[in-house]
Amino acid sequence: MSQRNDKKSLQLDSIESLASALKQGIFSNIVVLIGAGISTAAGIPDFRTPKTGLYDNLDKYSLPHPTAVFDIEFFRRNPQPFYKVAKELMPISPEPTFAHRFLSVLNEKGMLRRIYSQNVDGLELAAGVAPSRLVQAHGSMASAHCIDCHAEIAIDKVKQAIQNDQIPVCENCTGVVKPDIVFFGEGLKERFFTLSIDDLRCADLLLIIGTSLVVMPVASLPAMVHDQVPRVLINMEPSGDIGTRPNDLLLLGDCQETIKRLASLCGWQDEIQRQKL
Ligand code: CNA
Repeated sequence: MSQRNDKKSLQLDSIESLASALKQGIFSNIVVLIGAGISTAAGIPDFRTPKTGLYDNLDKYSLPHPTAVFDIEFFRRNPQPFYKVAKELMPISPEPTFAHRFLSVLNEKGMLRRIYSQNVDGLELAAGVAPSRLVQAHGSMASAHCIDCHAEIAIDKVKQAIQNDQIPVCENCTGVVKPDIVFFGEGLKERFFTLSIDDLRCADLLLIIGTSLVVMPVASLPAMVHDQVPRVLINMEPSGDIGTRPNDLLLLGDCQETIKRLASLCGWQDEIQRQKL
């Protein structure tokens, strides 16, 4: 049996067996899928956690439905709710969490094939993950364009307007400015589609962290890995169909605590702590 087949039939049934496999360097093509839950410890609320999630705190905007705040057609008519919410999504200077730094260490160790992030906060890059290893599937708040003339607008001006409770407008044409995040009703960047098929086909481990796995097409990625490849969900609650395959492992609870425990079992805490300096 080839080494690749050995990896494919690897059974992970606990955090200890996952740590042992990571420590032994068994994986060289780890694909990671992350969502808003990895960044809540940085002070950025997620969407769907009851009470604290953004969707439970939108009553004041009289929206037709919570997702309207990120709907491109609604935004064209009324950008104000988005900009109120953006203030929460864009704290002044959020720090990468322990879990982000753990991913950066996987990158340094040459184990990481790709991170598919649904987040727009850029904390993966802030943690030191190489841009080539990251697909920001839903774009990023690091740049912005006018929705009418498409001119790029300096992001610092946009951030300043957001902090001052203003709606940034284009200096060329007075059109509304939108950070380069993907709204409902918009397509994902080509990079997502060109990389994801090969990445998921070649993955030897899929780590899924802090996501409800409801937003398509990202939510379809876990089904694309080979049947025998371990899929590990590190999340507060079950999500997607993780748990339905024999090689699935659910590590439920706070993802920062789970990843701290994982790092400790791997003996990598010092490396991760050093990254903070
Ligand atoms: P979601 O639908 O809000 O789900 C978040 C998931 O994370 C839920 O299953 C929670 O139970 C779980 N969770 C929350 N906190 C923790 C924690 N500390 N430990 C473990 N699990 C936790 O968010 P998704 O990412 O699944 O949905 C995709 C949306 C969210 C994307 O379009 C993003 O752009 C959008 N979003 C991004 C950010 C950000 O960039 N930080 C913030 C809020 C929303």
